[in-house]
Amino acid sequence: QVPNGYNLWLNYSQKPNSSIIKEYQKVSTSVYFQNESDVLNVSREELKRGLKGMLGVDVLFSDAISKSNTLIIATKNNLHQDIQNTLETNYKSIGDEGFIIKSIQFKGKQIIVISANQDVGILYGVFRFLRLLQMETDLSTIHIIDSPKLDLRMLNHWDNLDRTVERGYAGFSLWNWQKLPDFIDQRYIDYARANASIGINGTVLNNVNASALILTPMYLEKVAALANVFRPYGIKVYLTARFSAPIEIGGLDTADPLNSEVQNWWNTMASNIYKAIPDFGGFLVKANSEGQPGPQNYNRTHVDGANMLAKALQPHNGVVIWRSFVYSEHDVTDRAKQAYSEFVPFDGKFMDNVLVQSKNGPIDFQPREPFHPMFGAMPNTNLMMEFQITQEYLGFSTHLVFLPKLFEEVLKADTYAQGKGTTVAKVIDGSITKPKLTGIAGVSNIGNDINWTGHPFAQANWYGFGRLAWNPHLSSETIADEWLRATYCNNSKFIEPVKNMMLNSREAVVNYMNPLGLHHLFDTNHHYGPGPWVSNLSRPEWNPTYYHKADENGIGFNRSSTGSNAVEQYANEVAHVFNTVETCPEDYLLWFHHVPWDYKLKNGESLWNGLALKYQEGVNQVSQMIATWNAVKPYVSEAEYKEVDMLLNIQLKEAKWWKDASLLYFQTFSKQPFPKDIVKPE
Ligand code: GCW
Repeated sequence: QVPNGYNLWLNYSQKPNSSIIKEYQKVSTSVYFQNESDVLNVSREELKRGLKGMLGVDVLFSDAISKSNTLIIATKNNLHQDIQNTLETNYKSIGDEGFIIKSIQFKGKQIIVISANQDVGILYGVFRFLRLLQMETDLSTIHIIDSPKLDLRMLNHWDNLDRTVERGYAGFSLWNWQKLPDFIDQRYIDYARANASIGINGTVLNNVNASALILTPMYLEKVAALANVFRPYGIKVYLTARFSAPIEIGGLDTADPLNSEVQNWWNTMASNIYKAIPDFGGFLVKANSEGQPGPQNYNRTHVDGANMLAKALQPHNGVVIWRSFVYSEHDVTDRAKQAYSEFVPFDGKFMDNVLVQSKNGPIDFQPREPFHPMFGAMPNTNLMMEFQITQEYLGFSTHLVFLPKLFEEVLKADTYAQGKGTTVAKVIDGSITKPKLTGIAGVSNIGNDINWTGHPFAQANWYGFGRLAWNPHLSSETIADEWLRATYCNNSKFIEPVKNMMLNSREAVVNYMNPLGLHHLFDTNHHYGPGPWVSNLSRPEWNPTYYHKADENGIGFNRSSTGSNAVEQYANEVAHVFNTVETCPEDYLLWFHHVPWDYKLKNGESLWNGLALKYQEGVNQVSQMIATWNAVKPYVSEAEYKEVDMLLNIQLKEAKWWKDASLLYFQTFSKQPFPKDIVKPE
């Protein structure tokens, strides 16, 4: 049997161990499942599928709640009064999307109840219940009360209408526009199941570099068909709106947001969309960024643009998600400062149904960046996080890199914006400033490859993003553990080493690509291999040499108060630490400082030797990953083993490529020999 990975973490084919399977079978003997909506129906089907797969039982559902029931699944208002009373205090804290899974006494016996205020809570509760079984959890005293910490938990697809995917490395787009609306690919349903299983509740179908055509009736009909598929899974559809659409498809000669014809055009557009898709989520916009049209083309501001669209969507409860990823060719002293400079002055000016979506770091999804200084600096704005799940700068779908480790680092970073403990997670979950709306987006790594994500372990990045969107305070270790158990097995001889491998993989890629705070050293356009020497691109801030600034004296970008002073965009406590070479964490050393080659690192090595050793460490870590994967060979199928083994060997080859190319190039500045502990670059 070829394990193709299509079933993701919803592969219910493993049997729980013999001691616990009996308990699970007992719980499944008599199930009441409330059944009166599309959401409840798909939840019921999922439960059936899971129990059949894992326990081999065909569940018989009872028509009404009775004393013979062993598992009862219903929303609050449809439960037996005794059970309602038992759970009463829990309902208040779970909101519309949360759920309760609890082992309780009912009619003299111990049963399990899954309940929620709304149907969608049941959906999430059922998926959680199935994962508990996948992880062989003891249910006898189970008591889970859980709800999402963020309102909008979204995937952003950078999918073009011709089905190419910008920065997509897992095949072509899932959306088959040519066959839609009438042909519903099973993939759409399985996509929705996978997302619902981790709590994702929104999807932007098209690229932020958008074609206006998506807003024409022909496409909207297709979008509506997808929205119909996703609705029972609690997922709303959003679209990227091209700011100049009134010109391109509306026949107007301007897209000026203060022009009343333009405003009317968008108002009508919104009404038409809501006629076709009553629960349409809203618009995502990339404006005045990398050549995209925007309000600045008309000397208007981001606020003018965002609020104009927000007014059009407001009567329908739609939102505008306005990206802050901007950098202009007119001020190139430090690209890292630009988004903050353009957006922070507008704090408090955006309408309540606007969210400003900021990338996690101030440059662009590098293997490591300090957190974006906008987090914490816009307390009166709905500020939303954008992570990149697709590995544009981390080895595409060829390198094994477990991204929740990166996400966690950002989320745990302390902005000090409202004093110590104002972590990025607390900024975006709204617990400190109580914004009207909260959200997080992940740029999707999904395509039509059989296993969805290209690299089998890249599935864990989709999974992990969803889990952190649900709860940004989860640890990457918990996430790796869940994903491995749901996807592979519960054998600790497999889980422990592989989990370690995953958790170390992010540091490995930082070490062999961009150690010690280096960044953006990628070759032009594709961003795959090394290109630190590239210096001839038309815009200075596209050149890697702009970022590393290596010369005879040293290497690194001086963003301290003696340089671009980007540090001042952070709260004092943070700025202070980053500003001084001695206190700046070495992970960000060359991000914030231009450091002499003979500078002494904390481990006593000179900067040059330390840098070389970091590159070598990255390569060694990949060798270690290969050794780990070889050691767990007995626990996976031959095909699963081989696929990852081949990929890891490419990763090793390319880690050496990164190390050798980077070091040979930087040596032309340092003019020093390589330390003896590294494998000499050729
Ligand atoms: O990092 C850059 C990517 C572009 C992308 C842009 C963005 C969609 O190289 O491909 O465009 O970021 O986030 O808008």
